[in-house]
Formats: sequence, C-alpha cells, structure tokens
Amino acid sequence: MNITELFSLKGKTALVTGAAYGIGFAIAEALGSAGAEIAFCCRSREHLKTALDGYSARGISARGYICDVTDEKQVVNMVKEIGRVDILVNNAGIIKRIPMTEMSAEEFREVVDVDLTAPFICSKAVIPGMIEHGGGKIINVCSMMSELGRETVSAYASAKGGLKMLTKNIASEYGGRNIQCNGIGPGYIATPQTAPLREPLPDGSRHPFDRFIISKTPAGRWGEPDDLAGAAIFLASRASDFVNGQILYVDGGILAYIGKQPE
Ligand code: NAP
Ligand code: GCO
Repeated sequence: MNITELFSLKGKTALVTGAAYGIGFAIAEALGSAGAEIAFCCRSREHLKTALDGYSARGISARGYICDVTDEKQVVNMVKEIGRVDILVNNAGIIKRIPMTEMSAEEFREVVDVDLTAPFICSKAVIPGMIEHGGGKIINVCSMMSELGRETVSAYASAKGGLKMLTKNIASEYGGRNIQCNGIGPGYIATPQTAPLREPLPDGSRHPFDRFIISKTPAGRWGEPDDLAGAAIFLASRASDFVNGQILYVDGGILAYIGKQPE
C-alpha cells in the first residue's frame, strides 16, 4: 500500500465554504497542500482578496467566490462556475451569544440559516455532480455544541446538533452512491469567532472563559486552526472511504473529560 497515495488529493477539487480566514482557511490550506485544487467562498470582497493573497503566499492554488451560503441561487451559480466538486467542506458558520429568553426568533433563525440550512443547500448543490462522477466527500464542521449545551448558545447548539444529524442522514441517503459524509467537531479553537471569549480583562488578567477552557481541555490549551489539518485530509481522502456518518472530534480531549474539581 502506498501511504502517500492513500492521503493524496491530487486531481481533486475541494470547495470550502467560509474559508477567508479561521478554520476554513486552515482546512483549505491543508487540502491544497495534499494536492487538491481549492475553491472557496466568503461574503466580503476585502476578506476574499486577503485570503487569495494568503493562499498564493503559501503556494496553494485557490479560486475565490463571493457567495452567501444561505442564498441557494448564489450557491447554485458558484457550483456551476466551479464545475466538478469532489470534496465539499461546509465550514461557514456564525454564532450569536445571547441568553435564550432575550433572543428574538429572527436572531435564532439567522444562526440556523447559516449553520444548518446552508450546509443542506451546499450539499444539495454538489451531490448530483458527485453521483455523476462516481462519488465524493462531504465534511461538515460541527462543534462541541453538537454534543453539549451551555448558556447563551441555544441557536448555535440547535444548529450544530442538527448538523450532526444532517451528516448521518447524507451518509445514509447517499452512502450507496459512494459519497462519504462525515463531520469534524473542533474543540475551542483560537479564531475571530472565539476572540471575545479570550479578550483579557481590563486589569490584564485572563478572561474567565479562557481560564475555564484551558482547565476543561486535557491538552491544557486552545486549539489552533492548523490542529484540524490532519482530520480534514483524512476525511477528504481515500483513507476514509469506509468511514461514513461519523463525527471526528478534534478537541484536545474536552469531550472525554469530566472536568477539574473546584478548588
Ligand atoms: P470565523 O473565524 O468567524 O470565520 C468564519 C468564516 O465564514 C469567514 O471566512 C467568513 O467570511 C465566512 N462566512 C460567514 N458567514 C458566511 C456566509 N453566510 N456565507 C459565506 N461565508 C460566510 O469562524 P471559525 O471560528 O473559523 O469557524 C469556522 C466554522 O467552525 C464555523 O462553522 C464554526 O461554527 C465552527 N467551529 C468553530 C470553533 C471555534 O472554536 N472557533 C469550534 C467549533 C466549530 P466573511 O465574513 O467574509 O463572509
Ligand atoms: C461558545 C463557542 C463555541 C465554539 C465551538 C466549540 O461560545 O461556546 O463559540 O460554540 O465556537 O463551536 O466547539
């Protein structure tokens, strides 16, 4: 068995949504380094340009599209322009941290729209092409909140829990067409999305949530976007051809750990 070939993505095109920065950028960079041609999208022109410069500086061949993944027409047009998509990573996501009784139904819907409905829209747009070409890989970026709840994230947890089930359903419905759909469940990763949880207090001390996450993570640190590279390459490559409907948690051990006893 040739191990390099097993993990190689040469000749494949990967579409990574929301890959202007953060986790999406790191996953796209990883897939590109394994040989895939990268297509990615985001909403802001400024982010698109910075990301294109970033990919090019790293020697990654990437095409960028302005596309809001909640808009089915925009997604269908983007997929048409890209042509063949062998690997789809549903990464674009947002969070609103608002206590549930203070959250409007509109705000709740906005989160579900990006974090759950959009992965449905994007998967629906690429699945017919994958079937036509004999198969494909779909990777959904899930969360600790696919398994756990906490204060203020009711919409996000509902969407990410739903995304775990969408993953299993796509695996069930299209596994017979050689489509593998799996999830990556990142732990707490240092990106703009989690920046408010790491903001130092006015006296310069660590944010209580920052301290909480470090004590709750057996690895004793926040994850970096690059920590997700190996899982992404595995789930996008031939190495995972008999893995379907699974969520691979890359969390430094959080989900395995009951937590420290209070001092
Ligand atoms: P981030 O830093 O906020 O980056 C989000 C990316 O998505 C950006 O490129 C953004 O670019 C794009 N985006 C947002 N809404 C979009 C839309 N409607 N259409 C297209 N692109 C959109 O987030 P992140 O922390 O890297 O998180 C990426 C994914 O991982 C999300 O699904 C998140 O929920 C999940 N996740 C994050 C963590 C963590 O600890 N950071 C942990 C578990 C799971 P534009 O602003 O230009 O659109
Ligand atoms: C929060 C965080 C999380 C993370 C991540 C955990 O406020 O609790 O933002 O939801 O972003 O999804 O896996």
